[in-house]
Amino acid sequence: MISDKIRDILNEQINKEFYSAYLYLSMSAYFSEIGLYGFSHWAKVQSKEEIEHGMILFEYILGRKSQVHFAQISTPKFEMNSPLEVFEQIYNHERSITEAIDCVAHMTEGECDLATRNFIDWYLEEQIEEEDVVSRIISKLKTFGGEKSALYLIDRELATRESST
Ligand code: OFO
Repeated sequence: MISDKIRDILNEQINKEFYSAYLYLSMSAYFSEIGLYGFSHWAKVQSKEEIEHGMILFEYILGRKSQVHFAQISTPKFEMNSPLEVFEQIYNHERSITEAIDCVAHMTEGECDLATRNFIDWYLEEQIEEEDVVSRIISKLKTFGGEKSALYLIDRELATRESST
């Protein structure tokens, strides 16, 4: 069993993960509309991963004999002016998710819930990886993205992303 405080913050995190899935899916649609199909594929794969992140929390809450509560998922909002601008927003979004996961970890310690503290370690690691991957794409876009031929090559590279789910 987990405490009500832990149950509630894990449920909030499910909502954040599903919001992330919406956000990446809307970005995927934007990239498809402007003909960047590799970028679109990359964002679609990420959207699936975000659903998986939500589902891992879902299973954990049920496994601890607690309750899942679904809140409304907000409409995704982002500026759609260029791939660089979109990825900078992705980066800021992922940083906010990292902060949220940090808060979950902090709360588990306050509640002396070491099992959930251990569970949440996977998310802490995942956030380090996600921030790193996105910041590398931003660096490439800043360095080469002004050239159409370079953007084409980055698009081809992102098209090779494999789905882990
Ligand atoms: Fe679930 O990691 Fe991104 O948001």
